[in-house]
Amino acid sequence: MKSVLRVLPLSLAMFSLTACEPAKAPPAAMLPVAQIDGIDISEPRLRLPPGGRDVTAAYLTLTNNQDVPRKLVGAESPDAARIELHAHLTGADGVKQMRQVNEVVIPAKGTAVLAPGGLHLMVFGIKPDVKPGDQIKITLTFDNARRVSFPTPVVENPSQSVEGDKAHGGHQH
Ligand SMILES: [Cu+2]
Repeated sequence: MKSVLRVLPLSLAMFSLTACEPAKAPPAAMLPVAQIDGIDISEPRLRLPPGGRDVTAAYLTLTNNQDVPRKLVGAESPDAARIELHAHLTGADGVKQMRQVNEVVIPAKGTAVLAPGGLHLMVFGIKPDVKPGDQIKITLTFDNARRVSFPTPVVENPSQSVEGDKAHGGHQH
C-alpha cells in the first residue's frame, strides 16, 4: 500500500510535464522578447535592488541578424529616473572600473551580451517596492533613431550588491 502511494504522484507529475512542454520547443529564455530592424532582444532581466537602494543593473542579449553593425545608444524606462549604458573597462592602472559609455556596438551577424561584470544598463531612481516577478518596461534607442520597448522581469539579486560596488572609482553619478 505504501509503495503504491509513493509511485502514483510521481507518474502523475511526469505525465503533466510531458503534456505541457513539447520537446521540440526551444528554451523560452532564448526566444526574443522583441525585434526591430533585424535586431533581436532576448533574456532581459533587472536585478532586484539591494535593500533600500534605488540603483540596480539590467542585462539582456542583443543579436544582430543584419549585414551591418548597429549601435545601442540609449535606454529609458517610465519606472526609473534614468538609465545609462555602462561597461567595466580596465584603466591605465590595470584596475577594472565601471564607466558610462555612449554606445554599445552590436556587430554585423553578431551579438552584444550585457551581463554581470561586463556591459550593463545602469538603472537609477527605480520606482520603490519592486519585487521579483514584477515587470519593468524598458525602451532602447539605436543609432538609426529606432526605438523598441519590452517588459523586463525583476529577478533575485544573488550578489546583494549593485554593479560597480567593488569598483567605485569609475562610477559617475
Ligand atoms: Cu554601472
